[in-house]
Amino acid sequence: MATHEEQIIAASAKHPIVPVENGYQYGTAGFRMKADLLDGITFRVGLLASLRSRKVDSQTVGVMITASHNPAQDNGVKIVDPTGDMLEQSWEKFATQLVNAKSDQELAQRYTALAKENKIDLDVPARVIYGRDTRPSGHTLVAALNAALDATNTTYVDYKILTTPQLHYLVRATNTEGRPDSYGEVSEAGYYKKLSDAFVRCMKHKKVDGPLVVDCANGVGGPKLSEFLKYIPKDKVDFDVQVVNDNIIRPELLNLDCGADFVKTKQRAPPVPKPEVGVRHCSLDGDADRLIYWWLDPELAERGGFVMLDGDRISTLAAQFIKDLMDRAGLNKQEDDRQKLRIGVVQTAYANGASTKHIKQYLKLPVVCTPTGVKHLHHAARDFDIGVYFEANGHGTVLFSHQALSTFKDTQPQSPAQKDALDTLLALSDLINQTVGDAISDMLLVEVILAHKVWSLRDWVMTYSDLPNRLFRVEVANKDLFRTTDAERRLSHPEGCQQEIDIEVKKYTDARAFARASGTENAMRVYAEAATRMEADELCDRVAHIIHRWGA
Ligand code: 16G
Ligand code: MG
Repeated sequence: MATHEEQIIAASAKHPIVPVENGYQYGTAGFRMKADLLDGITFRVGLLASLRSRKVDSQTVGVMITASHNPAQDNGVKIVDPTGDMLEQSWEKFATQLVNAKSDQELAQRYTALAKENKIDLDVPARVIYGRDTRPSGHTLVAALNAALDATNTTYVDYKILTTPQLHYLVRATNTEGRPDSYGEVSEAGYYKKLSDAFVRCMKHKKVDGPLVVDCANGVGGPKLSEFLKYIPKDKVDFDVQVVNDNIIRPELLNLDCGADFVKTKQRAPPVPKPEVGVRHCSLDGDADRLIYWWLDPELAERGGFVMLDGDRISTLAAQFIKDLMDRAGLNKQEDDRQKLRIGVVQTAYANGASTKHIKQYLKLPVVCTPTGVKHLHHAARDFDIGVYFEANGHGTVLFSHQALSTFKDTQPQSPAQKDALDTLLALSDLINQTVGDAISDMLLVEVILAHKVWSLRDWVMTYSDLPNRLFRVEVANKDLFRTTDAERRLSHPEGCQQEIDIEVKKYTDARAFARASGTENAMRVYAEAATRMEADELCDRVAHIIHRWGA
């Protein structure tokens, strides 16, 4: 029988890597680029997934093939750890090492060396499950992945087309199957059943506030949302959803002038289908892990008629709701601080300053700021019993600790109101995806909260006023010259650059600005906010000029 190394060399020859000048890097969300560069990369990621599974006692590891909100010609590949979280950060460098091996032989040697360095027994079983979004290139990349799994004698299940959060769900469900902490039935249908059941429990005696139009970015969210809706019992919850931008037959339409990223960055409604004034809308991104609510409201003239409720808004809404429920459940009354469940909010530098102020001063909750990228927020949210984390771009979720869950279960209610609050908290912990931000689950969460509060989107937006802000992309010769500190809020390098930004920021009211290198493309990003639209725009321009000059 051929050895692992021989098998890898033979298989790798059919999935060559395309060399690039600076090598490839496992980025914020795995490898992501033009799909035609990804065949060899996906093969090598497959090798790493098998090593990862063997390292973690043959638990199942996930591989997701998606490029989220990127244009149709791109694709990407990333690994999901057995808990359903992102790949452990200390392993990212191994992915980078394998992918940058210069020859098939070097690759095989690197693989064996990694196994040795990490004390991985290559004879124990390895298990991988995987899925992909609707991009046509996903099909060929799966073939490359299979080749790597075969070459390493890995058992695998192909779940075909999935949203990213569905794959995360399946990984966790697979690894907890039959255990007391079972995450749910191990199937796509299991995911729908779990969400639908929790949604019904949360919505007892409540009503959804009118129709909701969901823009699915012409991605995988379209068919999956339509499928999910079939699971909601009409006699229990009347949820009138219209699924739009769900054309996955014409791949070139993916993320084109629609979806959460378009809405958030352009700060306007997708032109197609023409949105009706006053109707509630939300947009998902291409792999359905981001969510933005919006609507057209001519009466809110200072917002130009387009009103957007982004990740910061979902985060403040959820934090307030859960805090109130805990008050009603009598859980915030503990005399002893050590027994109190700690609830906190995690944001990034992109969070609107008004939201941060609202959380600290009005909700009186702690706020933590982390660098951009879900893995950083997710990690920080774990430090709380109830950790609410959202990026402004609409990616996020709420994590409940074991302690929180057992408190919800074990507390003896003293009144019907208290029982109701405890039941709702438990139902929420099933409704909210515990592995990663999930647009479908987050949308249900928002609907539940609005229904409980009997709030329209306008009521929601009135909780505080966002500071006008602007995000700008600056092309520079070498973005690596720029290094950040203080959770990306300041530049440490090049020296002197931050001082120039500080001088500009001081000239404006309630202003804040920062610049950071993108983790997903070769460019710098500049963000500015200030008391007025004019000031925010002007400040953004000035900082962009500074970055342009220092990056030349
Ligand atoms: C990726 C990240 C997202 C982050 C974005 C920033 C994940 C799953 N996704 O899409 O969280 O906001 O990158 O992009 O971590 P940038 O570095 O290009 O600004
Ligand atoms: Mg996404």
